[in-house]
Amino acid sequence: MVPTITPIKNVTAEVLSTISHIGNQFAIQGEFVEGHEIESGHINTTYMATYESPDGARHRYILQRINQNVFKKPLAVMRNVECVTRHINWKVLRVKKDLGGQTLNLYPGRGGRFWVEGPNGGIWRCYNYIEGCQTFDVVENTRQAYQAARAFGSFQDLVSDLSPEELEETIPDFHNTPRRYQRLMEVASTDPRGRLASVREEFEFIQQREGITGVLLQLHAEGKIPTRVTHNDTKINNVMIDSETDEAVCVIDLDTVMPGLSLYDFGDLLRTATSPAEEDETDLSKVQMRMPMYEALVEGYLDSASDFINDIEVDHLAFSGKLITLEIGIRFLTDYLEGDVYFKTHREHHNLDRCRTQLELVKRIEDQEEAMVKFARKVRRGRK
Ligand code: GN1
Ligand code: MG
Repeated sequence: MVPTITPIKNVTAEVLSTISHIGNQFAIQGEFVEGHEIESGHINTTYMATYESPDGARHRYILQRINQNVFKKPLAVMRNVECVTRHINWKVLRVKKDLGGQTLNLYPGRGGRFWVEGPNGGIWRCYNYIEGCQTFDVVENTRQAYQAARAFGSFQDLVSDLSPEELEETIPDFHNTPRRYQRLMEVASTDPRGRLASVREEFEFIQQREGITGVLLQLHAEGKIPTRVTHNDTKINNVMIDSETDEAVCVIDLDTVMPGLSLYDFGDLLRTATSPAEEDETDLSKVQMRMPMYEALVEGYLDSASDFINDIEVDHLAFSGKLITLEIGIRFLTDYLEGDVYFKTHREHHNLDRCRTQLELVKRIEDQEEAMVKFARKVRRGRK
């Protein structure tokens, strides 16, 4: 199986000039020499800009425009990202004395803030590009799975002393699965694009699972699992992996860092790291929940997170994967019914294809859930 490495695309002269215009508003040394688009993510627009300093050295940077259709309060997003990157870099510096280009850093823009306004409006920010690393859409071995899970666990650990109140909930109810379910029902009842009849099977599959949508929120309401500072978008391609050693170096895409539940973070990693199929694969026989990958995720996560997560969270690691996979399936189907207004799509029925892989994965998890729960408990006992 060949891993999919996040692709880099050439851009038109017009886009190139936008990249250089935006880049020049940030405190970057040297002359702009190259710009490319990074085609990853369904929400923001991301470019890579290369600058050459007077001594001939080339450095790369990430320029990103925040999607304001999704993030209605982009400056609150920036405040959260600033707060978290500052906190993490401070902690890493205390231990290592040098960040070595291995953590995410924001560059100041003209005027001293960590963002600038684009020529047609829009909020842009600039990050360092982490050299020598890659992101993967599909995990190719258990070492990568272990490393990624350990990195997300470490991330949660690093921010565990930040009070959730310091961060703003930039997308309210982001992982409120019952709300996501309710929204699907509302959209289905008006069926604005007349697509409901063609997705009856998917729709019914989701309806049959309404009962599980509130489980984590219920545990939270009962005080059994706490609110923490969480990443909320722990897709496998949001962790930078060292190209030579397969070691996870850094977690990226901090836009949805907010108060949340740790389990949703583990669950989203399970969703994206255990299947060998891409999120929009049309051959559903390729969708699987690979047990060895799951086991590597549990081991990696518990190696870095076992100090702060509780037994109830451990008991729900497998469940969280099933739940978030269902939740994302619900979101893709809702967007399909609405006419593809939220996620970027690149072909007809793209959101429906994405929804189908998610529902297939829910089934694959259900088939193995019992064994998955047992494994997590066993690893937990070994870590105590
Ligand atoms: C979006 O843009 P990206 O790929 O990082 C979405 C996530 C979904 C994901 C599904 C802000 O993330 O919640 O899990 O697509 N982000 C937002 O692949 O809605
Ligand atoms: Mg994201």
